[in-house]
Amino acid sequence: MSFYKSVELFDDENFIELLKIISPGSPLRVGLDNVLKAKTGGLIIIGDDEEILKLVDGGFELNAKYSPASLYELAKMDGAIVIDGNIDKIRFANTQLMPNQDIATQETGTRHRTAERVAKQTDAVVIAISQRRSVITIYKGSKKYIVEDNNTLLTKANQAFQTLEKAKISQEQALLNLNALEFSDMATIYDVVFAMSKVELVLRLTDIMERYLLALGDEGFLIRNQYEQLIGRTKDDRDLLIKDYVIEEINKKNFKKKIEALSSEDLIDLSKIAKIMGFSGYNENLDKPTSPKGYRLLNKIHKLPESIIENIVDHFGKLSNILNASIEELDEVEGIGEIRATYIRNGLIKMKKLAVLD
Ligand code: 3AT
Ligand code: 3AT
Ligand code: MN
Repeated sequence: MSFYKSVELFDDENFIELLKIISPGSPLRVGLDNVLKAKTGGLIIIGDDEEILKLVDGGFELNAKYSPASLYELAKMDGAIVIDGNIDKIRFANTQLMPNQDIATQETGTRHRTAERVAKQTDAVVIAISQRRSVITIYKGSKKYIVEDNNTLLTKANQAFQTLEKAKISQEQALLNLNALEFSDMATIYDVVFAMSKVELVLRLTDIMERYLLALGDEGFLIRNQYEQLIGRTKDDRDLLIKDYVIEEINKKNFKKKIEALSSEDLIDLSKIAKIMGFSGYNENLDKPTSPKGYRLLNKIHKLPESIIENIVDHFGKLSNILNASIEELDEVEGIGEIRATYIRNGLIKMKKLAVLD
């Protein structure tokens, strides 16, 4: 089914919001799980505005406080349940939903056909709990999402985590390599875009992982901890690479959107990334040398404030000049006294030794 979305394919902010509302442990999800276990089936619409109420026929008005237990009790009756958008109140129960029958639906049973049509007609969240198949399906607008059980989700999340782990190792290796090259001012466009492609791959996998964790809710606690330790500050790595190498403001601004738009195959094509980063001459030769401003390596010096880093780069222009600066020359930079100049100089020397050893 073409409109079916699995967790990893979510691209829509509203849907990510939805994942939160139904994540395991949430009041709505506890209610849905109870209905699923009771095998009564259910049809639930979230929202009570005019457009939705126009489609509600029969049943009775309740206006009772929402609780998982009352949802469970009411689902024993036939028909649909209407809950307000904040999931505070159960507004109606035992009702018939009457969407426009001309709206196309790919479902077979009447419950699911109704759910899909109502979602398309009102753009509301409509949840069908199948009695026969024991699955929870969520429709919103023209999208459909099947709520996966926690074991399936955990398995998939673990697989995604392993993929992420491998990608992270390879990203770190690329950055370590770049460190060494930058310290000797021998980096080429290739080295930079190669590192960037690895960073971007990790960030993409991170997005997928975040969605699994969202879908898992409290159940994802253990894997979330591992994940957060693994991922650290990968986003910063991307930002710092941009600050170091991207010269034109316009390229900086558009970079994220453009690289995110690349397909996975394009991501392997390094000349595409070089183009997005705005390297001139990338076409002829990715082996052209290029020099960083120094933001990324300066950020590795412990407790060096952002404003000082900015002043250093402004003053010296590029990393190789910073590396060649004496303590006296560093001292001339605004905000740097002799003590800090010494600290920076020693920090850079120590890092260089480590980087070149690696
Ligand atoms: P029961 O007394 O529960 O048998 P009911 O009038 O309460 O009947 P339900 O809403 O429980 O009706 O629906 C029972 C089944 O009837 C569900 C669905 O498979 C079928 N059904 C209901 N409306 C239609 C329809 N318009 N067209 C085809 N099948 C329908
Ligand atoms: P199951 O997978 O069998 O649970 P289904 O999509 O096959 O769902 P059915 O035709 O078996 O749907 O109908 C099951 C129940 O769904 C019957 C009725 O209580 C409810 N239902 C169906 N259509 C509507 C509707 N328009 N409004 C409210 N409830 C409905
Ligand atoms: Mn059925």
